[in-house]
Amino acid sequence: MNSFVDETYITVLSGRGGDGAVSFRREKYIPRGGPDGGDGGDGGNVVFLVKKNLKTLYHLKLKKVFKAENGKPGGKKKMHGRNGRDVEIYVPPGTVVRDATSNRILHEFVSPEDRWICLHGGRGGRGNVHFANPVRQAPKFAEPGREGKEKRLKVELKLIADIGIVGLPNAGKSTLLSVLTNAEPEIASYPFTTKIPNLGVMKVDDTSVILADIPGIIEGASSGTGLGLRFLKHIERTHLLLFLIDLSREDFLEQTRIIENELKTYSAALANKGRKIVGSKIDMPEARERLEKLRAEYGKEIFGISAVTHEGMEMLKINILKDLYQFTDR
Ligand SMILES: Nc1nc2c(ncn2[C@@H]2O[C@H](COP(=O)(O)OP(=O)(O)OP(=O)(O)O)[C@@H](O)[C@H]2O)c(=O)[nH]1
Ligand SMILES: [Mg+2]
Repeated sequence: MNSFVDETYITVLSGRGGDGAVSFRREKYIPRGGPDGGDGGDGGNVVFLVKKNLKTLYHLKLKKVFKAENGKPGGKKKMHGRNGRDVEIYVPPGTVVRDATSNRILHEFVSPEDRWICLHGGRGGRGNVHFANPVRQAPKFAEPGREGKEKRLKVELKLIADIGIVGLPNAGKSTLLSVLTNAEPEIASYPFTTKIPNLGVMKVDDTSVILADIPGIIEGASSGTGLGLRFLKHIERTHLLLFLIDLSREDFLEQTRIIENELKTYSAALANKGRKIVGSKIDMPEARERLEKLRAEYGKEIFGISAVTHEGMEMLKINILKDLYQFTDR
């Protein structure tokens, strides 16, 4: 997943209306009872609803066709057929629905209470009770239910990362993303492997957390050295920055300062974000001693991880969630 836009195509169908009934009263001593065929129920609608805690469109990729229920036919004794049940489609706030053929925007979900009827169900047909008149007292026909409608939709969501992974080139950012999330970024043993940001979705129980892996930051990046800092705009709206410190390098104590300085030059907002320092490549020689020194300098809550042996990964996941709760209202 390279793109910051999650998108998927789905087909939606509203329900057909139930047919009106053709029926005549049958009572003792009334040989020729009048018409009493009831109306058919309306077909169900296709309804979109916002669900605040949803973060991605993943659930729409598992199911591609959403169909509302058909209305039930009318019955005798003017009995009205039951309306078809609506099909409800949940989307995260920020979702945009387009007509897949014309690409025209049909609806944008902004408010968390947004509810949008995308397609109405077909009307139920009227029963023959409605078609009697002085001339035609026994109509032997009723109205059929109207057909439901079908539409192919393109559903889009601009993903906003919750967490940005920052660090020097080669620190193991992309490897970490590939271990924590569904993403499959390019990984290599040379700097500047990542040229454009990667996004991944980390699932912990029912929660999805979106992580962004961005190109490595070096000293002077803000003045255009390396890949520069253009890509930092992709993490401007994150809640938390994960500083990944490469413990296989001798400059492990300077890395935090380098990243901090570059962020500060780019924007104060970015520099003031919640941050979590994590030591990477704990499996490498001397890494454990370096971690101790890092702790002495920046706080004893810092822990080490290895994206290769998976040491510290569960702990990291739990900590990420805990910190996110602290910085957001989820
Ligand atoms: N021993 C060890 N090697 C690691 C670990 N994590 C990553 N690596 C290796 O470090 C190298 C760089 O990994 P990447 O994930 O590409 O690093 P990056 O920070 O994304 O690098 P850029 O995209 O160039 O900024 C690769 O050779 C990885 O296999 C780790 O925990 N332990
Ligand atoms: Mg990378």
